[in-house]
Amino acid sequence: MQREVLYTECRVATMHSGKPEYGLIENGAIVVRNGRIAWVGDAQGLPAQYSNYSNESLGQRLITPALIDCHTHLVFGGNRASEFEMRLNGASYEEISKAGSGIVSTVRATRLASDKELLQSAITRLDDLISEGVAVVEIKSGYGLTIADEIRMLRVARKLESLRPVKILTTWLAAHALPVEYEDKPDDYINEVAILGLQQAAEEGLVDAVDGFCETIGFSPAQIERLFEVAHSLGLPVKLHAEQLSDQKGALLVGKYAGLSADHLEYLSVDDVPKFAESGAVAVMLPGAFYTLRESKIPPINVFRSTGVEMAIATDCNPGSSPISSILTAMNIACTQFSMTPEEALAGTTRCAAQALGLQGDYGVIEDGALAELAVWNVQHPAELSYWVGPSKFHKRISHGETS
Ligand code: DI6
Ligand code: FE
Repeated sequence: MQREVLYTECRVATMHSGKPEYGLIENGAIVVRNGRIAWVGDAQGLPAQYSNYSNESLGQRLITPALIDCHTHLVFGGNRASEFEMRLNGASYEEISKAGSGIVSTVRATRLASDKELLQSAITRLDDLISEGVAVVEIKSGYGLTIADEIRMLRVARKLESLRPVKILTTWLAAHALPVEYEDKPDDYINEVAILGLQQAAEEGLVDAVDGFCETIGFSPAQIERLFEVAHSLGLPVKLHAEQLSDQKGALLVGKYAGLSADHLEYLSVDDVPKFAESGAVAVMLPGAFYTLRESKIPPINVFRSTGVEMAIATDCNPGSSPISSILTAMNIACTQFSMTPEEALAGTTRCAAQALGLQGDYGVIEDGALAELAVWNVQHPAELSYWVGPSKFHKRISHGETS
């Protein structure tokens, strides 16, 4: 590994929070030392001490922080194209769920799949993300719904990190749906699987955060709160699928437990945003699910803006509501459907996504001290990352100062 590298002839979108216009530096230079950014700025101002570092020209390309997908369900068995057809023939997502399909049909397929099959199908989706400059991926359990199968999902997710050059964070989402064996017994399920399993998975060191599906077709705020109490006692951060289909006040629950993020939020009441803003949690926008379910209610983006809520964007890659393994497509939909700006979209998959995972300072910005996790693009302007739809304009990754 080269310990000291000087990158030149590039436009740098630093995504620095305090700077306007992507923190763009037109004729930039970046110094990497021991895997971290030692200096970034206008090439004219490069301190003399770095001028003899091994120099790599980036050919006038754009360089950004490597992208981060902060909400995925990448590990699962089978697919649900048949439900996509059912919805387009008139059934709703909730109706399909109540009829015994939906999430639990993926649970059946996931339980039947071998570890190897789960790993192989997840790798194809992970490679899609990597081909768009993604360096960090959060992956949730939630399609096992027994302690053993939930833990198996997290083990498969963690294994991906040894097979590809990405950082993987794993989230315990056993409170995702009620399996048939617990029909009409959601409280028993929370106690016997979601909570007991969390304690076991945490003991194995497999859990980075705890999540739940807080909806009328999922779990109630009271049930989620019992799970959050246990997460807190284990010292694990929480996050929540909240207000995707109905207003359950899940975002406020995230605030109460000083959580990392509330995700989806289409049905979040405008009146609750100031309180949510005070909590400092990130609002994670999942435009792929909005698009796939042909939702028409958009999250309260304007109020997030005016109250200073940081907005991240993720793929929510899953077989039911968001069969999308393209982070750039998610950014594009966030712009066209949620009226987010291309700058907000890029912040949403860099700086704000890092914050949603508790990785701020290390990932998501190009500034002194941050990790040298960078993406180089065959475009001129950062707005192009949200603008083009189709094959990726990604050129290459720089990871710990090494090109791949
Ligand atoms: N919200 C989602 O978008 C996914 N899970 C969740 O809680 C959807 C999961 C699925 O339909 O398989
Ligand atoms: Fe999700």
